[in-house]
Amino acid sequence: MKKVAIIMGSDSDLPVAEKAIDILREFEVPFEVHVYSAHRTPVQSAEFAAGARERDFGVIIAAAGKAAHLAGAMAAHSSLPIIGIPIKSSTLDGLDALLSTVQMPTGLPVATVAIDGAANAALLAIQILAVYDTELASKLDAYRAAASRKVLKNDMIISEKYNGA
Ligand code: RP5
Repeated sequence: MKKVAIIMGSDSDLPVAEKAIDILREFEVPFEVHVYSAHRTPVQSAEFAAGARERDFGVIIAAAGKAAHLAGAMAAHSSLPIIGIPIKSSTLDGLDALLSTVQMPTGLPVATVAIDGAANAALLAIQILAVYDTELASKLDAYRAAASRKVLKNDMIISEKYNGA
């Protein structure tokens, strides 16, 4: 199976990135985690992205806050699917990072999830890897079925409380 790369602009992004790590572990998808900044370590960021396909990565998740250039910088140096997580790390509550991540020029797409949406970033990465992996696709089906059961159970609890017998 191809690996997923989780790249953070700063170690201060780790509490959010950990939600993606948890999901990848749950699905037993191999991954690497790195801290590279598009602004503070531009050379290392570019080198990582440029070599990622050769190093057997299938997807790159890039998490960054403020003027979040990281996912775009990854896209500039790799044709692997890039998933951007805008991080809420500024006085603008992540809106700055959302716009910086999502507003890519034509030709260099970044699939951008919600602000701090690390779990969905991991799930999207898994969905990409599952296109040609039926075992992984089955795990995704089971994950969704469990989420449905949880909602239905909560509906039963709420219904009993408010709607009577
Ligand atoms: C971005 O600036 C990082 O991704 C982080 O979200 C934000 C703040 O970084 P630190 O100043 O905490 O290192 O580059």
